[in-house]
Amino acid sequence: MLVSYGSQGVVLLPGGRRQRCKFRRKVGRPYCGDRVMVGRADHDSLVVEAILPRRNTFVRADERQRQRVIAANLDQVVIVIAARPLPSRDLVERYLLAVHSLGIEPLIVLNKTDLPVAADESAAGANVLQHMPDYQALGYTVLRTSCKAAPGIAALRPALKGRTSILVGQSGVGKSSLINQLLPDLDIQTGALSRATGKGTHTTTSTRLYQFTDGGFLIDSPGVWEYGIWKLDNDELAAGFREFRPLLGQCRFNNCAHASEPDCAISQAVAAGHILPWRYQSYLRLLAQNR
Ligand SMILES: Nc1nc2c(ncn2[C@@H]2O[C@H](COP(=O)(O)OP(=O)(O)OP(=O)(O)O)[C@@H](O)[C@H]2O)c(=O)[nH]1
Ligand SMILES: [Mg+2]
Ligand SMILES: [Zn+2]
Repeated sequence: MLVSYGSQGVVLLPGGRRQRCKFRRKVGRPYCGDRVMVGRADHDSLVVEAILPRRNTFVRADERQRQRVIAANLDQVVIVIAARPLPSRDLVERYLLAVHSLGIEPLIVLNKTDLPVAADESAAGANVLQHMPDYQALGYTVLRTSCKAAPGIAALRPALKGRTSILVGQSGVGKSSLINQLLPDLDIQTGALSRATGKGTHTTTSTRLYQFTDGGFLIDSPGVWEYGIWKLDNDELAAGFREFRPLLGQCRFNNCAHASEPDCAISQAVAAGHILPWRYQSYLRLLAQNR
């Protein structure tokens, strides 16, 4: 499925043709990235007869912590951030948590590297940008791109080749602009940041899949302001912090939340300097929000 609306969507057929198709209630609603079997409904319209089993789905939580599927069958989630709009605190941690709990690979892209980060800007957001070397030290790949100046987007191309990736992030960080640069035949609509708030203006409104001619797919998704996490077990939450994982199971209590329990392997590792204090603080905030 290239794109899926409520009761219809667009499919990419094996020959490369795109065609509108309808959904049937008994088959269910396919998501962007789903592989489907289609049949002919009438002389000019297709219908989805079956949705093939999904490898995975990328989801977000709505205001009531219910999971909403954004796309299916992904190899990689590309978390795009920028100096404008500055990321909200814990945004990257929230995305990494979701990506880890869904068993998909993350890639962090810092776009708009042509823009300076003003020292007086929101301390939390500016800190997120300063944490990029820490993410790299933790084993995450961080790529720097600009759609307006050097270094351009060349670094991103090999990381996407032959895979199905979704670009996620706040509205206005440049997800659609990156796709326009990567696939120059396209001309996806992009939108300037609001002058009043400095935030993106939700230019992209539906999740949509694009195909690379040399192999691979790239999904554009509507930007968010905050990425919502559904209710997680404490174990899942801690496992979303990859440097915690080797220590899990070593605390005195089996059900240790790694907050203020005695003989906690995680807080001992923080005290010993093996876990970055800002990562631990981020974990504690997510833990408090998850209760
Ligand atoms: N200076 C600079 N501006 C950029 C860069 N990339 C994108 N922009 C601008 O940022 C604004 C937002 O870009 P979009 O591509 O629409 O952002 P988006 O992430 O797709 O936003 P939504 O669709 O709302 O989620 C546009 O005015 C772009 O021209 C960049 O690397 N540098
Ligand atoms: Mg967009
Ligand atoms: Zn513990």
